[in-house]
Amino acid sequence: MTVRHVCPLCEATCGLELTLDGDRVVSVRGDADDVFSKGFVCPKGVAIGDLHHDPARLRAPLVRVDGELREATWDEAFDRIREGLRTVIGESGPNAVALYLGNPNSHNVTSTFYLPALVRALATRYRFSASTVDQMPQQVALGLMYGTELSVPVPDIDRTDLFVVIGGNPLVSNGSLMTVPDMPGRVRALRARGGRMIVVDPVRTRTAAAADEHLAIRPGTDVLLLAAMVNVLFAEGLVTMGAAEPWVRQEEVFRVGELLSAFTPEAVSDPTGLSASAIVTLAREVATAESAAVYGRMGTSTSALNVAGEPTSFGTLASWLIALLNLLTGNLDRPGGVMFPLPPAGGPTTFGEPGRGRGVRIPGSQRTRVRGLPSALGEFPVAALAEEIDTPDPDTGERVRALITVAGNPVVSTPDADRLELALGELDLLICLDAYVTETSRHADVILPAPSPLARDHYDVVFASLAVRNTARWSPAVFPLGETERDEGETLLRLAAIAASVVNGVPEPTVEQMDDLVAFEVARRVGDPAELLAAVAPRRGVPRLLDLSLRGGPYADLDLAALEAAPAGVDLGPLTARMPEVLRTPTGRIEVFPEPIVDEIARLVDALPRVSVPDLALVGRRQLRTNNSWLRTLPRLAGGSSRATLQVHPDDAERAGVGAKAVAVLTSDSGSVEVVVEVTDAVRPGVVCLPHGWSQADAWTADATRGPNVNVLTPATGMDPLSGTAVLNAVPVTLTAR
Ligand SMILES: Nc1nc2c(c(=O)[nH]1)N[C@H]1C(S)=C(S)[C@@H](COP(=O)(O)OP(=O)(O)OC[C@H]3O[C@@H](n4cnc5c(=O)[nH]c(N)nc54)[C@H](O)[C@@H]3O)O[C@H]1N2
Ligand SMILES: Nc1nc2c(c(=O)[nH]1)N[C@H]1C(S)=C(S)[C@@H](COP(=O)(O)OP(=O)(O)OC[C@H]3O[C@@H](n4cnc5c(=O)[nH]c(N)nc54)[C@H](O)[C@@H]3O)O[C@H]1N2
Ligand code: SF4
Ligand SMILES: [Mo]
Repeated sequence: MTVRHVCPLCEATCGLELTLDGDRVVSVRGDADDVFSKGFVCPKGVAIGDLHHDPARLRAPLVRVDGELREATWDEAFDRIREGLRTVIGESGPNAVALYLGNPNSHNVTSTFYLPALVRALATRYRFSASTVDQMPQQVALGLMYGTELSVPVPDIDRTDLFVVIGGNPLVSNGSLMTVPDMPGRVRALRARGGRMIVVDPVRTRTAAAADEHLAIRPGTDVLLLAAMVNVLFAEGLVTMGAAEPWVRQEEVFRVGELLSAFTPEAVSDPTGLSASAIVTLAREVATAESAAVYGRMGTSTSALNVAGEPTSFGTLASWLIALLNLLTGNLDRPGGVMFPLPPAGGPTTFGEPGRGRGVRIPGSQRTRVRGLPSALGEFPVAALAEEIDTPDPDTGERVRALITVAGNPVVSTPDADRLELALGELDLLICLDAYVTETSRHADVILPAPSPLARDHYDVVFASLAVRNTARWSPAVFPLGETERDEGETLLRLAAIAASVVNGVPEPTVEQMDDLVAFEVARRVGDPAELLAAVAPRRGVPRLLDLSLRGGPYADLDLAALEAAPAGVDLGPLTARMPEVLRTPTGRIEVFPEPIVDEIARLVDALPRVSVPDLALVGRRQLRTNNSWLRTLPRLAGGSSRATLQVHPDDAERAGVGAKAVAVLTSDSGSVEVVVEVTDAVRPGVVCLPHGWSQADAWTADATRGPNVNVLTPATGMDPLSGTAVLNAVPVTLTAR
């Protein structure tokens, strides 16, 4: 028997076709009929059966007894959690509990709908997520300009004439903040129709190698390159606003030109390592192409400019400059440029009054206790998590005493990892909702198991706001839950009910009551709740919430029944122009030059004469057969091409006296790890490259899947001031033979 299911393992959202034999997955391939992915699949998707059958995947709760994690019943686990939260919140209040939300939540429709209930019930200001080691600068920059945290114009890759990739490797990552199944095929098609791809990356990645042109920039200096490119647009009279013109204030545009005047191609040539003429040419190409899409990713949001020897992030400024390049060249909201998707189940850009909204406020209203760091879009920088645990207030003793992680592994994925791991030992309570015993969850008091992705319904609520084509696909669960497993929605609602009861001193609501409450909220957001709720009866759980969202969404006649009748998905066509209804700014205009950006430009002007070039700068890489910190242990993914080697340029290897396969020591201001050297000229001189997601812990890793934890080396300082996002790339390091 074969069944279809959309892969929830990365942002590409490929349709899978699974061949089953009873309760076993026999084989997996790309679903050729899928309206979006048309048969594309990668090694991780093919391994989804391994994930489902993985004996190491948790099937029952684990509770710590006499120092050991032991299997327990759900009631025992929830009793322990109830008791722990009562103590911590009773003695120290809700802000003594922190929450960390990891990456897989955005791929999980259950979390999308039910996590907000837990967040609200906990009522803590200590909210952290993987966003501040990832895309938050882009969300902040675009949110300020267009009004919401998901106002992301994505490259119209299927129609563009020029695709400029800055600090992204979509042929390996399969795209991010750009949901694009079959990136390799789409790049081939781009070139076949005479389009071009230019990649700016210190490493000759797979994407760079496939490009028409590769500019091997010095890490961290993109913000200078981008400022110079915008400068060229003004200097050469290349600014044209196109369709966006009526929604832009000319005086703001003029002011941008003035404030960036210091960043001439000549002034940034030295630090970026690119010739002034290459910078001018790139800017002209973007401005004069029939259509162009400039796209930045991890290398622009999590990289650091080294200023007087200190790595310092300008992530939001760089992200704003990328948005500006698209806007000022007339490429916003036009085919082949960057466009706003129209998500079928709705999203921040479809909710509320069209064309106007509350906008986003940066900095946020909260401050961390220890360093006084501001919140952004409702959360704190995760680089500040460890200190909020391990540094009690000298007078009051106040600190974070309990941590709840949902689908996250911060010990491997966040900066200054050694300190965080030690800090976890100082918690009074650690609760992890995870599929595995990990480097993080092995310290837990309670681990609540997340079920297999094949045992849950799937629909991409979040990624529909980022997709290069509008589609809608519904994947019902392939398998039932195992005997001791529970639906993650139920688990989240139970946690929310416990939190609500402990925080407010009220009786604990039932999961059914919580579910009804969530359904009412979802219905109220998009229409008349009574009418909508009646229409979707008797559905409950995720199907009810999704049906409500689709019915209240932007496509007439699209409901869950329509998706159920179309197992390969419903194609809603290429992206279409959405200006101005997509805007949610208070003015109803594009905020070309948001106030917080002014200070950031001043900071960059100030930094320019003090930019330093580290002898050796560390950058990261993603690998086809790993997914952040997990999946690399599955039989089909372990081994092969994914090895956690340190890539070193031959000149730097010689200088350090290390040869190929040598074990060497890599040291930064934050820590030191042992690495295995791979000598290659794929990295530019002065740059070394190590993947993230690996660790030496024996938590869940067989020997072959161990490697250095790169985040032992990344700093918990130098974060992007506006978004709180950490520095993960362009970290100064030294390499020595062991
Ligand atoms: N140095 C460096 N560090 C980085 C990066 C980098 O490029 N360089 N990248 C950063 C980025 S972009 C990201 S997104 C973060 C990721 O950071 P995290 O989200 O903290 O880490 P993941 O490795 O994605 O961990 C996901 C965890 O969720 C569990 N899990 C999987 N599916 C489910 C599920 O359905 N439910 C539940 N409850 N749990 C589940 C897995 O077992 C795993 O333990 O790492 C960041 N860290
Ligand atoms: N196979 C696989 N796919 C994944 C993941 C995975 O772990 N494995 N993770 C997923 C997640 S959570 C995310 S967020 C996405 C990320 O998707 P991408 O951002 O496309 O992936 P990265 O490999 O981090 O690409 C960042 C690139 O930036 C370059 N770089 C580093 N520093 C700089 C710099 O200062 N300037 C410039 N110009 N470039 C720089 C790096 O060399 C690298 O090629 O991938 C997703 N897809
Ligand atoms: S590219 Fe991403 S969505 Fe597609 S099969 Fe691979 S992991 Fe799954
Ligand atoms: Mo990510």
